Amino acid sequence: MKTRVAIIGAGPAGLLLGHLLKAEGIDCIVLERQTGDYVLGRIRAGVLEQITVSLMRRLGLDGRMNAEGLPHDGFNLADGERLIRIDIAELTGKQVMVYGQTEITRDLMQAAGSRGLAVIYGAEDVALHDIESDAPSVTYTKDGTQRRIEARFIAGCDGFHGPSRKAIPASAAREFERVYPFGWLGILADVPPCNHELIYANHERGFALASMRSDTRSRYYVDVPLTEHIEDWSDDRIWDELAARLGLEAASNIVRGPALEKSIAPLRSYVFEPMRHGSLLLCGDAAHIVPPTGAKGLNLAASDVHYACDALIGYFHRNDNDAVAGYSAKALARVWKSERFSWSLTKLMHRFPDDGPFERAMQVAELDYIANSVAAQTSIAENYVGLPV
Ligand code: RFL
Ligand code: PHB
Repeated sequence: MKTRVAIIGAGPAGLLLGHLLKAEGIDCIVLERQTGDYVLGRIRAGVLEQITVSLMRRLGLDGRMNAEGLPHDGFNLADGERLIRIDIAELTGKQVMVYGQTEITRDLMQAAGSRGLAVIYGAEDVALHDIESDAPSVTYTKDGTQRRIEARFIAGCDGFHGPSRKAIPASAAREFERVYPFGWLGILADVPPCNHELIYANHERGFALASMRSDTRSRYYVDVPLTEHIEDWSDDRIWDELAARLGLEAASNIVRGPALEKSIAPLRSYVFEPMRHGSLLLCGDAAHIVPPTGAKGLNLAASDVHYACDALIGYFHRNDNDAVAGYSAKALARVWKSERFSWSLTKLMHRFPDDGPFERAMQVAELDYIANSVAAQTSIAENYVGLPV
């Protein structure tokens, strides 16, 4: 088989890129290791920045998001009983959209057929070849038969554990990493949210986040040591912990219900440079990971895809080789700013095991500064709503 761009991974990055290229008349094929149902079963991000919303609009796939998504004008930082509201609409003139990654992926998946986007699920043993040449290829096994796709470019959209990043020689790359000493235990339940806006809480018992997917479906998190096992967390234990950490008012509004899903995700900051090597472009979690504080992971995948799509349009429609050469620097400039924001919000809102009274005093001082400074609130708001692409 021959195509112009072979895309590895049918998560949000791969599907968004596939649809955008297809809409520009650039032929591509998406290869996914899992089944479609498996991909939709992963419960992940919930807050969309402008860039993600605008890419769905550009594709004309924003119908369900407009109908079912919840535009939010603000969010809250809690410290014990103190609540600081960040009015993102007032401070930036913009909003964020609460609409789950699962729903975005479903919308992109369902439109693939009618738009002629080829997505091959159940592609095993995906391997990249000749990425330093102008004629790279991807091999995979499907139904026991090995197949090859010849392409002009490969887009590695295969998440943190996929093969794309590993195909780049270590001598050509640099990695930056910070692993955090805790994970987020998440619970999804069909109960109304305890507050109409998100609450990120720093409590002496630890971090908590009250989020949602709709007016009838809630998503909550508490941070736990990495040694914890999900089997030891009954639904009641999670609800008790949330009620203890979120502050009295939110706690009194919590409606408990059986978990539809619960899991523990470790927190990590990670950047791989460069994001292009030869004919391979990396997008999304394949190139970087942020801790979820700040809701940047999915949105960074979307901004990478925006830059990658521009670069490939430059190459195929304008014969512009420099567009592809410039992809990595452009994408990384935005990646690092989101890394900084996610890391600083993580530091501000979590109790680290090695922290002492000094570190806690710094958190209190910073939260006090934020509560009383429009400049500090504006800085948080413009990062939360998403820096310009
Ligand atoms: P994805 O979504 O991981 O998709 C990559 C796809 O590549 C496939 N793949 C392969 N395909 C073919 N061959 C192979 N060998 C392959 N290996 C892997 C995978 O099956 C998958 O379908 O990456 P993408 O598209 O870059 O999207 C990034 C986002 O998914 C990610 O940044 C966010 O979900 C991160 N994240 C969160 N971000 C937020 O903004 N807010 C959140 O609340 C939030 N919660 C989370 C998260 C990530 C989590 N992970 C990774 C465990 C919660 C969790 C649990
Ligand atoms: C979520 O709803 O899953 C969510 C929201 C905000 C975050 C992280 C996760 O910062």
